[in-house]
Amino acid sequence: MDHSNRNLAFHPKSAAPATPDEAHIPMAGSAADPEPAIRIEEILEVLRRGERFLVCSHTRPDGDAVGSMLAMGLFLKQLGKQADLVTADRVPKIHRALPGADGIRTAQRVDGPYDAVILLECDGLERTRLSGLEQFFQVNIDHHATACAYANLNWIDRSVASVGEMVYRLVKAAGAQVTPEMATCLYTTVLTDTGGFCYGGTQASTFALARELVLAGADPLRIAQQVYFSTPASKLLLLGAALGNLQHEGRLAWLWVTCQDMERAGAVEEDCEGIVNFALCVSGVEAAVFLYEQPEGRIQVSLRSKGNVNVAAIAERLGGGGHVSASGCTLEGPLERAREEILAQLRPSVALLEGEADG
Ligand SMILES: [Mn+2]
Repeated sequence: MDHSNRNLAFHPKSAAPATPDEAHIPMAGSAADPEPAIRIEEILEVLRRGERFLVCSHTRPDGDAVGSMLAMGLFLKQLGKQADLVTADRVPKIHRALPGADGIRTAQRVDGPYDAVILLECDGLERTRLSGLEQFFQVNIDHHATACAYANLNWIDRSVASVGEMVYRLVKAAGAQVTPEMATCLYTTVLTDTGGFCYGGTQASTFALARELVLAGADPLRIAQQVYFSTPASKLLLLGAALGNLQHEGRLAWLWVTCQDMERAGAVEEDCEGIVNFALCVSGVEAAVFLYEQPEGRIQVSLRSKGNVNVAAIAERLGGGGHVSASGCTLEGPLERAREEILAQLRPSVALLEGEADG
């Protein structure tokens, strides 16, 4: 069977809104905007008609990427479909205990046939670093500020705290069961993408969803233990090195780790996750940067803000992407050059805030 360039022109039977019972969690924008309901129905139509699906997400998958992939996989299986879950990078250790996480395959290239590929949290096919996706019908489900409609079917909702929340809405709209396994995966997406209900985007509906998921069988204490109290020692040693490099200038703070720091700590790339937040912790700081020197010399940059500096716009200018208050990009080395480049981009935005405060 030749599935190359197969474009299954799926059309919803009608533009009727999805079942009203999904609306018991109030979603910003859902009342005034009929779009989400139409998108949900279109996606469900694709899932109902197909048999075999590929589910993938971005490189260096985080809690939302892993949790939403797993929940989507469980949902597809419940619909009697076959689902392959694939990422370019390994699932980080803290998320490997999630139900079904050992079923996520690591690959550089994917082969079909698939009736569709579901892309979670990707603002373009290249975000997956998987080759071979172009040949399949693409469904893009994203909540990033930099999300864009590159796929055959696009559902973008920037008002939700995690893509897991969008998967939950699909499951409810389909009338499928939110199993305890699914609830555990989805709760993890909400917990991690809101930084433990701390980041912008955390709203009443986030807690309503968390409540639904706990009622469906997610254990909030066990999940919190897994996410926040299962840190490998190598990560804490790396954090120590990063904090030793902490610099602070007005409302801007930055820190970094070199390859040498990584070696000394016995750290791996996933140990860098979240270190940027320690720079944002500094009182009065509005934007923070973490730079990580990759073994091949390129510099991975994480950006965070307390909400008053749009770090998605800055990352996007440098070929990256993300959210208004959490984003990232990759720059050419050496580290010192990358550091000056990113600081030069940030200083004007931060200076604007200082102008406001002084004026
Ligand atoms: Mn996310």
